[in-house]
Amino acid sequence: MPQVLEGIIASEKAGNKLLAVLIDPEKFIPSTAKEFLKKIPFLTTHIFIGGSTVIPEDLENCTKAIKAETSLPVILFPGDHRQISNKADALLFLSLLSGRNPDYLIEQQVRAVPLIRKTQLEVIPTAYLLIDGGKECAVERVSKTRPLSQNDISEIVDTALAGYYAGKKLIYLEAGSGALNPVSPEIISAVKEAVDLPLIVGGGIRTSEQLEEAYNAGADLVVIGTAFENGSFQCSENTAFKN
Ligand code: 1GP
Repeated sequence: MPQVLEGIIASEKAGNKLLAVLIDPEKFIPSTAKEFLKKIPFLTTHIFIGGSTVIPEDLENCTKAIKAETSLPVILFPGDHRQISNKADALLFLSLLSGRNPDYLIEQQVRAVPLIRKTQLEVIPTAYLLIDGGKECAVERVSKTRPLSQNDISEIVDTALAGYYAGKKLIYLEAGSGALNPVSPEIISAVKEAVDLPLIVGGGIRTSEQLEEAYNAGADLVVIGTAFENGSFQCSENTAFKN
């Protein structure tokens, strides 16, 4: 079995929680990679790279710079089919199952294939569900799809299960970058209970309490972008989180 997915599954089984720092190449200066990586929490287990509107050249330069400075697995989290780099270890092959735009259900995926075939990337089929984070986010704007309501837990669970039945290997609950409201613990635990797959949660997490809450509800891997990007992550006194 492929290494990156294998590692995530092994952690899930062992109850070891994972933390990914998300880097948006559009806002990242490659020459600062070393400094940036010094500042991320020592509990970080993965680096995600991607964004909604990144150009391939920026992605390539960012991935190369990060990869040169870390031994953590580097995973592409693409906003469109051009965000592919052989410098990374793996690619989240996302299907935006919360939406009904064929472009993000299959068109972008088909367009990505010629690029992926030129790489050694581990491709991880991922069910990507956009959940309402309280304000319009980039995924909503770019994909022209509506997020699922946080109140409609059964629709969210059914969508995640549809992903499972369709053969996805990971479920990703996304409240959107900079979300006002992260995905609620009720949603996380309902999805975790129903779907026997590693669960990724991201969007709007900016305190160690929110991080713990997501883990306690059943998230296996939490993704944090904005709060690390602008140094605003709030860490409570008693958390073993500071670097
Ligand atoms: C990853 O989009 C999120 O799932 C990142 O969100 O920038 O709000 O941490 P933040």
